[in-house]
Amino acid sequence: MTKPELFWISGSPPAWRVMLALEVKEIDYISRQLDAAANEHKSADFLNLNPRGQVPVLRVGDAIVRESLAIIAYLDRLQPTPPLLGIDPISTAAIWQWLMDFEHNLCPALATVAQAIFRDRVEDRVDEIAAAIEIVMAEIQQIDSRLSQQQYLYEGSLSATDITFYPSWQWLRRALTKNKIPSARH
Ligand SMILES: N[C@@H](CCC(=O)N[C@@H](CS)C(=O)NCC(=O)O)C(=O)O
Repeated sequence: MTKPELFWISGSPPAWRVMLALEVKEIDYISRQLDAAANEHKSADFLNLNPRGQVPVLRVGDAIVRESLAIIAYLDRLQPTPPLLGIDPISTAAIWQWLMDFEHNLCPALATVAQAIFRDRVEDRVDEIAAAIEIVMAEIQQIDSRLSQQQYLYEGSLSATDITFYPSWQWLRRALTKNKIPSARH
């Protein structure tokens, strides 16, 4: 297999998703970290890979894949074990249902809260942030109750649901403790 190259910037939960997927599938890859402060993700070279100028992007030979969930789906076909997107029609549907629900509900609310904290812009957006916190709390309660009964979000094994949720959760945790823990390497 041609060694995949992963383009990422520091502090990016979607990039962490792909890193986790590569790790659990034990796929060796070349790390291409871009310097966001130097706008490397908006360079002509990178815009050729992703016209949106966003990470993560995975390049494997001639194949260029953007969007973290699309990359996970690609990796699941490239290296089917361990399976991250189900093993039969119903488990595949259940996992995708969870992923899309997460993308449309918890993810935007969680981003509103974390970004407001990271950018120190809480006071001027109190109502918007309070509404987002309510959504985050309701969604997290459901996840918490599920994880109090089972080890993984979907049934008995690690799936794309865990790999998608965990980076955002750690990102929020990093925001909430930003002055208390030293910054992490990624
Ligand atoms: N839906 C995309 C989101 C990608 C995304 O928002 N990436 C951010 C980093 S977390 C980015 O590259 N931001 C730079 C920019 O938009 O200029 C995915 O899941 O891959």
